[in-house]
Amino acid sequence: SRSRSLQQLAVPVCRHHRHLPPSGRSVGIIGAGFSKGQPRDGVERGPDLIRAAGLRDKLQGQGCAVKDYGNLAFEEFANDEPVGRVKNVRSVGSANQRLSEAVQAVKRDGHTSVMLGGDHSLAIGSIHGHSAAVGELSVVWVDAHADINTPLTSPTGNIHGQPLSYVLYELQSKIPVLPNFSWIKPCVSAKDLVYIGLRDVDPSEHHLLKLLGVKVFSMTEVDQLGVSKVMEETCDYLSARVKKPIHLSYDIDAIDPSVTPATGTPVVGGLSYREGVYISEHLSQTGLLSAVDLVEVNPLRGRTEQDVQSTVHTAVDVLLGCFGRRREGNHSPSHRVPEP
Ligand SMILES: [Mn+2]
Repeated sequence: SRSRSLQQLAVPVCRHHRHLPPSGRSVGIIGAGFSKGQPRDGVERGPDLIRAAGLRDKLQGQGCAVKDYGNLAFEEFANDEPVGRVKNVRSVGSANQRLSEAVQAVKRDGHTSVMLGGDHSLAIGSIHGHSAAVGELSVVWVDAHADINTPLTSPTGNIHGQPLSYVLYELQSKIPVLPNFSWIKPCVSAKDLVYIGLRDVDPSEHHLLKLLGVKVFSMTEVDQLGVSKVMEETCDYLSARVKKPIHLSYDIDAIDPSVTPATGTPVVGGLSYREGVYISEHLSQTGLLSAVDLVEVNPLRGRTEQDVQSTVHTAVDVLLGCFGRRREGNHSPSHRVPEP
C-alpha cells in the first residue's frame, strides 16, 4: 500500500533510535547570565538576547509547550581572590550550585531543560543538576575547545575552560579542594562523552583526552567524514551499551566566526551554519535529548550589529533544531487542505 511504502522510505537517522514527531515536546528555559568563568563583559546578556530573537514563540510555533523559568540571580562575592591560578572560584561555585538546583526543578517538572548562558563554566551546574534528576547521562560537547583543563593544568585560570574536569569521575582525584565547590559530585563517565568541533586544544587537555580515551570528532573528522557520518557515529557510540538521556552542551564558538563572531574566544575553521544546525536536528531525532546548554553568546564581542544578529539567530536556530524544527518544513497533524 501507499502508506506502507512511505513507512519503508522513512529510514531512521540513527539506527538505534526511533523517529519522533516534530511536535509535542515540553521545554523549560533557564536564563543564566553569568560571566565570571571568563574575563570578558557581555556574555551575561546572552539569555535576554536569545529570548528577544523570539525563541519562545518559535518553539511554540513548532508545537512545543514552553515554560520560561526566568533569569537566575547570582550571589556577588566581594573578595573572590584567585585560588592558585583559578579565578572567581567562589562566584563560579555558588552560581553553579544555584543553576544545578534550577535544572533539577525543570527536570522534575517534566521538561527538557534549556539553559541559556552565560559562559561555559555553567555546564558544571547544568550537568550536575541534570544528572541529579535523571541519573546517568551521555554528554555531547559541541565546542572549538575541549574545556577539560583541571584547576592545576589551566593556562589561564578561567573556569569556562575547565568544566568537564569537575564532572568526570575519572578526574576526581586531580581536583583540589576549592571554596564553594564541595557540593559538586562527579557524575559523568569519560566513555559517555563525545566531542564535536574541536580545533583549539591545549597540550595538557590533549593528554587528558588520550589518557581517558574520550571519543573526539575534531574538525578534522568533520572534514573527513562529513557531519552526517559524525552524527551517526556519535549516536552509535553513545547507544552501544545503554541509551542514556543526552545532555547537549553547545558552545556557540563551535561554529565558524564568519557566522557566529559575537563570542569570547572565536577560532577560525569552525562548523558551517548548516553543520551546526544539522547536529541539533540529528540529536532531536533520537528522542533522548533531555537537557541543552547554549553558551558563550557575547554581543560585546561583535564588531557590528550584523555580527550580533547573525550570532544570536544562529543560536536560536540551533535550539529550534533541538526541538523538531526541520529545514524541509514542519506542519502540525491538524492541518487540512482547505476545500473551496
Ligand atoms: Mn566551551
